[in-house]
Amino acid sequence: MIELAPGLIYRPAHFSRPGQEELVATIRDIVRAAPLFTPRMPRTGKEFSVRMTNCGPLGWVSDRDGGYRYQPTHPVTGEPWPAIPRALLDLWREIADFEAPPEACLVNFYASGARMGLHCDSDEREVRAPVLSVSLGAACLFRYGGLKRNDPTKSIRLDSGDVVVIGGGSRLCYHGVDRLYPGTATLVANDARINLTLRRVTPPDQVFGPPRETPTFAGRNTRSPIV
Ligand SMILES: O=C(O)CCC(=O)C(=O)O
Ligand SMILES: [Mn+2]
Repeated sequence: MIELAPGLIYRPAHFSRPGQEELVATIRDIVRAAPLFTPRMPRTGKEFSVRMTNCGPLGWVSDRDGGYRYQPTHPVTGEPWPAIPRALLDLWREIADFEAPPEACLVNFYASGARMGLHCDSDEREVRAPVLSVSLGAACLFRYGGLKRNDPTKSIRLDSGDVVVIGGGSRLCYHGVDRLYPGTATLVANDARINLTLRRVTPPDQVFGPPRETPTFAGRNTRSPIV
């Protein structure tokens, strides 16, 4: 376990190969029930290069008119999201150091060539809980910086089975995925990468509601769309 910055913890090879295979099998079931969708940027409607789905009581979605938000149902099917797999709930219990379970697991599917622009995860009302990130499939170049967009950044390679805890003083740090490493995916086909992020959205003593009084495209409004 390596502390990359205060509260930003890198746990290489946290999941064994059989553990990764089991996770991928459960993600396949989730995608069957809740198909991948292509989120769009608020206002411009520009498509993300990453496709997504979710599991848990809430899921993160984004579209032109509604902006970044959490909601209890799939934006295309209208169905509730499938449950978070046990292995991920166990991971949260083991390392999140938070009193309540995660409410959302965002599943990011990176086809070869997909990226994710520098952003911070700030659509959650509860920022005392960390975001736990699991990498599966192709390796990627993960970039992280400080609390301000223009702070200097560093990069590390994330491999299949690695876990990153984005918490503490780094909970709102800027981060993103610059690129995948071609030819590194042995777990999934076509050089793809799957990233899972577990999130607590609502403080345990509150009920889920809109993140802010005035609806804005708040939160990840600094995410750059990369097509
Ligand atoms: O794919 C990753 O490693 C990071 C994903 C991420 O930052 C996000 O979904 O907010
Ligand atoms: Mn993020």
